[in-house]
Amino acid sequence: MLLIGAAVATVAFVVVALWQPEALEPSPDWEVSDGCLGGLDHADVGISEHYHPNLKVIVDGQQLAIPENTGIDQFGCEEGMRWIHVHDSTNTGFTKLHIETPKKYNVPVGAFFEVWEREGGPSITSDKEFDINRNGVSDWEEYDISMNVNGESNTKFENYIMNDNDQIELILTSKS
Ligand SMILES: [Ca+2]
Repeated sequence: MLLIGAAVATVAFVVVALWQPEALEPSPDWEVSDGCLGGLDHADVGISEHYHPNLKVIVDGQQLAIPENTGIDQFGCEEGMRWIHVHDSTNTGFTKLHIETPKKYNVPVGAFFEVWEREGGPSITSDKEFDINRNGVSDWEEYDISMNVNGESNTKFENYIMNDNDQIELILTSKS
């Protein structure tokens, strides 16, 4: 009976997955970009989740460095740290993102771009679109965009939910 039950459950899972794959996908918790740790010291903020994806951004063949202390002591989170922030910068490798949240969230890549202020903006209809050059125009209109996660092509882009130790490479190439 257990085997039959397991088989039925497996078939049901496959059927749902084939018909409605998005039903099984966790949805991004976009509100995390507003989260602010009330302090500059990791010890005093009572964090339950703390993990580190890595991000590299290439624009027209050149690496765009993510500045050190992005998301730290910024407007709206003075004397604190955004739930997604950067300590150290690099010009050559992946930049380590620090995600520190009071409980488990599905943190999308785009939420970091909001913290970095390179997403959305007043003239972009959806504020969930990259704006790497901060000109208020969605980068989807200006660039061909591809993304690799741990060496594999990924098409979730802004909505990709980051995991510990991910190596996320975002490549933007100006449309000719
Ligand atoms: Ca843009």
